[in-house]
This record gives sequence, structure tokens and C-alpha cells, in this order.
Amino acid sequence: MNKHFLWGGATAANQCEGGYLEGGKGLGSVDVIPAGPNRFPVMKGEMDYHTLPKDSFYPSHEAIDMYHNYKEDIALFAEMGFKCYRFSFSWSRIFPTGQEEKPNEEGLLFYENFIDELLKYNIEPVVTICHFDVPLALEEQYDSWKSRSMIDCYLRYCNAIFRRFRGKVKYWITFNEINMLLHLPFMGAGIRFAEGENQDKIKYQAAHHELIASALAVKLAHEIDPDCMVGCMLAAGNFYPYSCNPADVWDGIKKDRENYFFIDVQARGEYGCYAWKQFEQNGVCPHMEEGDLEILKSHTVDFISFSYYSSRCTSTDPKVLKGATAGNVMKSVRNPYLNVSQWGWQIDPLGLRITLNTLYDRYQKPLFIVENGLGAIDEISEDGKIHDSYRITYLREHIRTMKLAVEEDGVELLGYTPWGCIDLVSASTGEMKKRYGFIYVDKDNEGHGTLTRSRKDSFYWYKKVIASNGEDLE
Ligand code: BGP
Repeated sequence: MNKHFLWGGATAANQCEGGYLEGGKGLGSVDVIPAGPNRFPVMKGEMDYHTLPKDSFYPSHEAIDMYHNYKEDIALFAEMGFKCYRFSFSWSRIFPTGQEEKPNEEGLLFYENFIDELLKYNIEPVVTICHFDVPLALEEQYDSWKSRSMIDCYLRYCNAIFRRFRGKVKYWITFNEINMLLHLPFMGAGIRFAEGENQDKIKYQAAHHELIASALAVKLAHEIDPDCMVGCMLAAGNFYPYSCNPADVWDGIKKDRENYFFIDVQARGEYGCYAWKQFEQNGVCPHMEEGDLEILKSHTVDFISFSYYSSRCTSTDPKVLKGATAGNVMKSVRNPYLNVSQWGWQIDPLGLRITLNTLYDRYQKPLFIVENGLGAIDEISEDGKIHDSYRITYLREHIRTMKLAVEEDGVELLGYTPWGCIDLVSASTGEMKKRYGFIYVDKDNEGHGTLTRSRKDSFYWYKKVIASNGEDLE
């Protein structure tokens, strides 16, 4: 790997910060997403959070309390030798209702101190501007991204952070897993549906608003700081056809396109021709304003970042379809060649090489793996330590194929930031016991625990990987 390769780790505010009303922060959409059986219906936008039982438990409120522990956490990242750290800002910490004229100074100061702490250790900040978190007041006032007014609110927020952190933050990501809007609209974009609404029409209209906002953020960032790079972010993982039946192959292409739909616009500057045809056929053409197509065309992203946990598999055979597995929200058929994690996510290291190559062939822009990892239950052994060899195996195999994509296939890759480098709240399930970290956090699903941090075996292993620039994977 080249000597500037950005080894690091990734988290998001809503899953680790806590301090949900401290420092003048307003409520975010994630703060009303409970743990337990109501989580999924709320994330899908099909259950109104106002109707949740009073004793609901909201894991984001405290999370792992990084709000108060960030210095200790960053010191641990530095000890592992991180070159970069990907994290997100909480929008409602900076604009508590999303509509203020001026940002909340306390919120900006928190992130300034946070970033200065990273820079103290020469850790490059990689900031996700919006990671599954919209000020709740914007959801209440405008129905979130259903409304075009969100573009101005988002740009006001971007303007504040681009100016404040000019020269300090070089890598920005406009929206985390932008394609999640199609699958979990409330979690992805703060969108709820009323009964009888045409959900697809709303989703594609909201997508258009986010795409315009993203393009204008690229423009603004470059105006304010010509040296910074702005990227998009995809929940990636190719769909494999279950069989060589052409019907399965075609189905895989169509499913992949549902996801590329966003990146096609952000990276190439225009909607794919297939997208327009589908909009027309399904009667879901988004409303556009004059100049929109030009905005999209003129301000494409500098790099493409993505999460990769697993490949997916698809079939048109009803018998095969019966065995669909969960796998990171997007439904996938069980691939008989792959093992699965404790949460049923398929494990496919070669799929990372396939994904890297597919994305690079399609866009020819630098790529950035900003999420990858294994969510697993960790047990504390008799010696008081966590021997997470399963996590090391998962990461080792993925890093191997990542290196092959770079060294043998010529893919241009900026860096690698495994997800949840410190244990945090799971986005899909709200659990703590689904752990990804190199660093263990003492907290359970019900919110009990001392929040003490400790190093797992993978901590020492990853430290060695970084120190050897990916040469020593044993
Ligand atoms: C991605 C999200 C992350 C993260 C990760 C792991 O979809 O961008 O926020 O949580 O998946 O998923 P989970 O937490 O559900 O295991």
C-alpha cells in the first residue's frame, strides 16, 4: 500500500456520542428511534414515534458517552496508530432545530476540540456531514427530505462547518449510505409515511433533494477550501445471481442499479437512463426545478466512499427466495458458498475485491472503504481479556482482498476505516452486544455498565497491521 494510505476506524455520532441534550443540542431523528420490537417499524417510517410507549429505551441518548470520553477514546485510536478517523457531526448539535440563522457555538466548539485532539496525534479527520441523523424539528416542520426546503437548511449547516473547519478537515462525506433512504427512510432520511401515500414517489423526490444538496455541498466546500475533498457514500455489496439462469443475472443487475442510482448521479453528474425510464414507468418522476440538472452535472464528488459488510445474492426462483436472509437491511438470498455472522450477515472477503473493481470500473474515481467489519458477541475470558480471533480472521481476509484489488487490479484506494472501531450501538438493532470494536466498552443492551474501555486482542493485531502498512496480517 502506498505510504499515504489512510488506515483508521469509523463511527457515527448517533451511535456513540450520547449527550443527546447537552451543550445546547436539539433532538435528532435518531433520538426517537427506540430499541426493541418497535425499532424497525419506526426506522421504516411506518410507525409514528409519537405513539411509542412511554417506557421505551432510546440507545442514542447515552450510547457509549463519547461526548465525555472522547479524549480517552482518541488516545486509544492513536495508540493503534490510526492515520485517520471517520466520524460524523450531529447536525442538531450545531443547528438544534435546523432553522437557526446562526450555529450553536457550543456544538461547534465541541467538534473543534474533538478535531484538535485528533490533529494532536496526526490523525486525519474524515467527517460525515449527515449520518442517519436529521434535526427532529425539521422532520416536524417540513417532513424532512420530502421537502425542498431541506436543501437550504443543509447548506446553512455545511457553510458553518466548512468555514469553521477550513484547513483542518480535508475529507468530507455528504450523506452516509445515501441508498439507505430507499430501505429505512426514517433512519436514513427522517421520512415518515402517512397511510395511502405513494412511498416510492416520496422516496425518489427526497432522493432528488438530497442529491441536489450533496452537489451544492461539493460546490460550497470547494469554494471555501479548494484543497478539501468531498465524497459520496454507498452501502455497497454486489448482488450475485443465484444461478446462471439469465433471469437471475438480469435480476442482479436491476438490484445493483437500485443502489448505483445515487452514485451514478453523484459521481457522473446525471441520472442513469435506466432511472428515468423507471421513473416514467412507475409514475414516480421527481419534480425538478430549472437548473437542477446543471447543478448535478457541474458538481460531482471527488471520491466514492462505501461500506462493505457482505455481498448479496438474488434469484427469481420462488423456492430459492423462501430462504432469504437478513444481511444489512437489504434482503438477500442465502449464498450456499458463504458462512454467515451471528446476525445472519454473509461473510464474503472476495466480494470486497469484486465490489472495489466494479465501482472503479464504473466510476474511475478514487475509492475509500469507510466501513467494514464483523458484528459479534464478545465474551470476557477467565483472564479478563477478550480474545476475538473471529474478528481478526474476518478483517484479515478482507484486508487481503483489498490489497489485491489495489496491488494487482490497480484500483485507486484512499483508505480503510473498519466500522465501530470502538464498540457502539448497532444501527439496525439498537443493541450493544453486536460489537465491532477493537476496543471493548462495558455496557449492555439495557443500558447498564461502567462504560469502561478495554483493549481486545484485535486492538494489538490492528496496531501491527497499521505499523507494517498492511504487510503483517498474522
Ligand atoms: C451501516 C451504517 C452504520 C453501522 C453499520 C453496521 O449500515 O452506516 O451506521 O451501524 O451499518 O450495522 P449494524 O450497526 O446494524 O450492525
